[in-house]
Amino acid sequence: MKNKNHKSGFSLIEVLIAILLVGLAIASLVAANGAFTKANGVGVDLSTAEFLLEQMKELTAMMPVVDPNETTPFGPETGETVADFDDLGDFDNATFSPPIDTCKNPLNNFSTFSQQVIVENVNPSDFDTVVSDYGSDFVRVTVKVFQDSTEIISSCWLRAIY
Ligand SMILES: [Ca+2]
Ligand SMILES: [Ca+2]
Repeated sequence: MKNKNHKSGFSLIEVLIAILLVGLAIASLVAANGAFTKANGVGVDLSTAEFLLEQMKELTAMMPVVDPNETTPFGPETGETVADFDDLGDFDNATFSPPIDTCKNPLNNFSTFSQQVIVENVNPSDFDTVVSDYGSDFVRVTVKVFQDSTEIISSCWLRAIY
């Protein structure tokens, strides 16, 4: 008789609080998922850019630094197109959009990306100092990979003219 008026179950206010808490939990999960998707997209772009940089590195690695007959500044010789590029100097100031692979084929699936190459002679005792073309026996190659107009990654390395 003592507990005759006691009601079991949840009151309306308890149910509303529970719904509110579940709603907050779902909202935070959705936000976390969005952040993860964005971070994952950035990771994919970086991986793609690294792949494209590696393509350029491999493409130019086996080429002579300068054309045996070249006496003009770095760049392609008269009449040379990308398909004819046969020395590292040909790539100076070249931008490839869409980017190209190790066989100089365009990678149309990555058309939002581009590769930019700069070839410069540097001072043998200070590789940070650029000298005139053919001004030293050391060449610094800089490759930058862009997505649209944003630079994603860059790398540079040295080659000797021997
Ligand atoms: Ca050439
Ligand atoms: Ca050349």
